[in-house]
Amino acid sequence: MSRINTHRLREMLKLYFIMGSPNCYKEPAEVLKEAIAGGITLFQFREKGNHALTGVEKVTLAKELQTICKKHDIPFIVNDDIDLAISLDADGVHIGQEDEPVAKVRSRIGDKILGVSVHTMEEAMSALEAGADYFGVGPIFPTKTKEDAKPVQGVQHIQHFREKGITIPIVGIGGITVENAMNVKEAGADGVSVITAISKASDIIKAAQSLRQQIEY
Ligand code: 3NM
Repeated sequence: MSRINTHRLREMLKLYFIMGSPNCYKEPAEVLKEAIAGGITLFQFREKGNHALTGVEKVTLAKELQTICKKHDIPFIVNDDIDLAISLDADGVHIGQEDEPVAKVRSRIGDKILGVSVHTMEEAMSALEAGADYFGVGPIFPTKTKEDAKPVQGVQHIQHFREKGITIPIVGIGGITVENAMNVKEAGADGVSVITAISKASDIIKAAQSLRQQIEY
């Protein structure tokens, strides 16, 4: 295996759906299937927050969702839990600044996709050097989904990174909806990461379709 091709990764990141059981009003497997039918391009398993599953239950759900992703050729990324990602042979992991150091994670996961949340130019440069494949930048807009989210930053950080010559694939995250997704793309992001806008939509297929349309413009 070799590191993911950047062009392919940009395509994968267009509509990046993140979800775990606390984010769903119905069965996560059903939510994921509908999101895939609506056109998501990548999935991240993020089992965090109130009533999040742990232990065997978490692993069982991860496997169920990974199987659905495999069937539909959607890359399956695991949030934070490097051991889980390795044991399931996931397609990649996404880590924040509070998790294991980027270089250590890179050495543990080999050529799997490695996403890193960055908020400053220093974090960006160090993550690049340590082997990140893409950046998650946020929160772009107000979000209730992540309790310890940093202050809202608008699209400025994405614009700033691009102006400073950072070409690595970037996804915006935090409070992104069909109404504001276009602004994130116009600021220089390759795609948008969303939880609530899809997971809690009354019509999940339609929500994903509408977001995908915004990103494809
Ligand atoms: N990370 P929603 S904001 C998981 O700023 C996550 O790094 C963020 O959820 C960051 O689409 C966030 O429901 C929550 O706003 C995104």
